[in-house]
Amino acid sequence: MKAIPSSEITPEEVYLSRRRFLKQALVFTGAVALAACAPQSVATNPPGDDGATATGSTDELGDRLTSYQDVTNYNNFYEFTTDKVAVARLSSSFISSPWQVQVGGLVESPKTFDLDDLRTRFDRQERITRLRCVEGWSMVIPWLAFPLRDLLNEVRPTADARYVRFESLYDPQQFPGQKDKWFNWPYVEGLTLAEAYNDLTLLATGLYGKDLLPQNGAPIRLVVPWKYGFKSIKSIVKIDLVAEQPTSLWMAAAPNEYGFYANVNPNVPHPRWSQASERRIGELGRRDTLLFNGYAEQVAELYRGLDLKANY
Ligand SMILES: Nc1nc2c(c(=O)[nH]1)N[C@H]1C(S)=C(S)[C@@H](COP(=O)(O)O)O[C@H]1N2
Ligand SMILES: [Mo]
Repeated sequence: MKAIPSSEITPEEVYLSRRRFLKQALVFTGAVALAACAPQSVATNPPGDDGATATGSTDELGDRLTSYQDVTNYNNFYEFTTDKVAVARLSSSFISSPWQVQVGGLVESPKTFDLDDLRTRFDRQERITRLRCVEGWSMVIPWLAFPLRDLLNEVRPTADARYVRFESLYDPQQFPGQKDKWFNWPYVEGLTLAEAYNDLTLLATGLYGKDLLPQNGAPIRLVVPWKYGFKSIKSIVKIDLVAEQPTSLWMAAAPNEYGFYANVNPNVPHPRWSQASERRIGELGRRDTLLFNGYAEQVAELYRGLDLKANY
């Protein structure tokens, strides 16, 4: 049995029915075939019986997908609460439709996109990536996403644009955590233009074949897999091309911790803990953390000549 590459783009209908077929094939061929094609075969840990699906079962390193249950019930989303296991419950009535994303700043053609616009204009692909939280845990998630690059190409950054600044929704009525004055709301993040154009930089509107749930950043969030999870800003309403390096919420709140780059790096410890290893949610024990979260081949070039120990 041959693994289906995650890069392969198939209409939802086709891949859902193919997945059903593959599931049956697994049942018929039994344990021998299963052992023979592990770890690259279709999911041996189906995400659950709620219709959530993904084409592949592993990332490109052969690591298994984190279960849908874990991806949607262990979350960081401080606008709701700092309690990871309470986010799902506290966000269940979040209203994410209608929704608009305003794209502007140093661009030739500023645009405000309705979410439906974004969903239809840009091809959603399944993209399986690792997500490594700065706290020392990680997941493997099958996103439905399109490259941020596609959106930038539509608004055409001007020659002065050097950074992209992202802003989450500000709405203390819906986000009880925004009453906490410790943070400088709304949540803000930023990337260099080169980072923003990298093929790994995604705007996700779904995961496991379904639209994003509120806890994962509905209706649209950033995914920057080689950086610590806090860079992957959720529930985005505004994207601006700017000349100056944006100050993120975390740069303002904890200037002694990570700075603008926040690239995953096992050799640069957090002031209070090592980053050399991580706990993969759903696994026992710990595993080594990889430089750039295992994506060095695709992104190391972005930082050529930069001292990664000084610029973290
Ligand atoms: N707006 C917003 N985006 C956010 C956060 C947040 O608190 N608010 N938390 C970040 C952190 S620390 C992580 S690890 C990831 C978690 O994404 P997940 O809950 O979908 O796994 O979202 C990031 N994006
Ligand atoms: Mo995180």
